[in-house]
Amino acid sequence: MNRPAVEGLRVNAPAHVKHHRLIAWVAEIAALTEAAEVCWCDGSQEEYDRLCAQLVAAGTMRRLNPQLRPNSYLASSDPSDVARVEDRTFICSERPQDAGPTNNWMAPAEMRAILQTGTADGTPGLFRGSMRGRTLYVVPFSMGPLGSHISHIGVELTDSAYVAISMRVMTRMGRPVLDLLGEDGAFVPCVHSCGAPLERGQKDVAWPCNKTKYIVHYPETREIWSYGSGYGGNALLGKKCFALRIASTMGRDQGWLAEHMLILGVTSPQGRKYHVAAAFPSACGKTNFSMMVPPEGYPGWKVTTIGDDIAWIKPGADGRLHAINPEAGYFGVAPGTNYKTNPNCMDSLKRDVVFTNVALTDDGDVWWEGMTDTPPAHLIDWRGLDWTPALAKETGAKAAHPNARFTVASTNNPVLDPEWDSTTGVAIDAFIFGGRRSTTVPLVTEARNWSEGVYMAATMGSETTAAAAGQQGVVRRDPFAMLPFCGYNMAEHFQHWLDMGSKLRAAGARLPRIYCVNWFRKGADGKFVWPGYGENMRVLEWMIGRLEGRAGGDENVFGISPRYDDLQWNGLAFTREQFASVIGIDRAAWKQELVLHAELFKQLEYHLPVELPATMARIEERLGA
Ligand code: SAT
Ligand code: MN
Repeated sequence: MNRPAVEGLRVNAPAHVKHHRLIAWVAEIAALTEAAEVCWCDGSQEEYDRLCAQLVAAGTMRRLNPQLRPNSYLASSDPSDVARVEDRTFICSERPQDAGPTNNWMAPAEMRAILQTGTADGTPGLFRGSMRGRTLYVVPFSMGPLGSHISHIGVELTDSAYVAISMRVMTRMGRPVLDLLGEDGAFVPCVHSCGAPLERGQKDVAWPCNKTKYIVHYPETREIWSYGSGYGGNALLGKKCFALRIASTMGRDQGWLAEHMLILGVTSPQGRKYHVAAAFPSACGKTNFSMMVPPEGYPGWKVTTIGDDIAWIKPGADGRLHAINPEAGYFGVAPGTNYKTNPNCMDSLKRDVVFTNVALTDDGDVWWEGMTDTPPAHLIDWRGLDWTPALAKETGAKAAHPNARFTVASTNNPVLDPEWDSTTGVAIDAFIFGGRRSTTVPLVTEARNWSEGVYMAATMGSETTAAAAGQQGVVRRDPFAMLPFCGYNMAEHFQHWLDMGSKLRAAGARLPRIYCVNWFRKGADGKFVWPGYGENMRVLEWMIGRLEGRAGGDENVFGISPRYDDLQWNGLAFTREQFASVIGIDRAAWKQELVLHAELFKQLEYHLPVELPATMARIEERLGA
């Protein structure tokens, strides 16, 4: 079939683009936003280098010293645009109860008026003219290995070259995706504008953005519209917006799961391999866990990374749950990353990286808090100001923003799992759910059955971090680590998990075990008791021992936890007393905790599965006994 000539010409579509609906949509958005020109991204290295050079010329990025950090850049955002904006994130389903009480909701028609068509009082839609003077980049991307039955395609239209180059690192992006789409393939349309049109003669700023921000999802029509931010999950729409919020609704409708989970492979010295998917909130160590180096005392054990942030999980032909990583890169938190906490990550970052909001050293390299014990004597901080250790002591100024990030391709990871790009995914043996809790929640607990595991995941709490704008360090319920990412009613997400379990069980499949972990308990001195990082291998090995039926444990009020002698302590000095302080159940604290579970269930009472309050009642009974 021929492509529609007139529209194709208007939006500058290359001859290989054969998808009428795609061309018509690009034309429609180009007309709405009044973009000055349209650029169809092919995903090539040449295009990446050209756009990076353009971003350097615009002052958005600077090239780092090629001797120290080859082919790498430092981007500096506007100080007001540094994290996800949860209060500006909307799920616009037709009915509010389908978004549920944990999401911001607005009726689709009302939102479309604000964003596109204009409101009754004559205010034009925010996207009208929002790309004036700018290039609209057409970014075709696949979430997941090209051609996998678990993968899905999206197309992001963006006026940010930084977003376009980041999407090339974070997804499979460019020409092969258009070829796969063919004339009529399905894609999720994603529209992104920084909301900073350039009038004729107006000088651009280094980081265009707008103080008005809207991160909008229409789950029923599977569309994403993002306005006003150029940063991270607000702007790289394949990530949280598509791969979690929209994909979770697709998964609910189609019988699969989109989860905020890393995926790792762990191989024993005997060569037995297991796959684990683990959910933690943002900035709680998913990347570190997925690249873990087993500690001294674990010769022959190996951990390999399939993904560090998101998992798409579907029943496979064998009836088991198979997972893929929909992404192709890591957008990880830089501060705290060093050769002790995550050597594989440090090695991944040696070249080909886009850093955002870290500090610049005098010799043109990067630095962030925690990278080295001794900071450099002088830096340019993330805002472009002079920084010295003395100044930091005096004012508390951070050299890097706490949510400073690196963007790097998975293929830079020295422990990338050979199956990371497999179209069939890897079969999951265990799920882990973990929050950041300085008290109450034990180091590790195994659920005795699927619904107890779903209860653990549903009631998870975590202290907030810099990954989202807002107050930090306050405990909030973060069910499944999906609070900001579930595109539909959270109570129905619980039901979906229970249903998946029943379906798999009915088909005679082996269900993954479910574990709840907490690396973050603190002692009376306010310091973390558990050493974490590579030492988490000890907990992982216990889980594998449980899967193999050889590791012991003790029943507590809500599952099974290891006793001191059930873990291997080779190479780590960790006393029985210390262990007791991270594994213990404080009954008074748990009674308090259950009050918070009950509050959550009250909030989510619409369509809340009856299994959950029933499980809670059993825990209460055991606590009382
Ligand atoms: O900014 S992102 O949403 O991509 C990172 C995160 O919060 O996990
Ligand atoms: Mn994340």
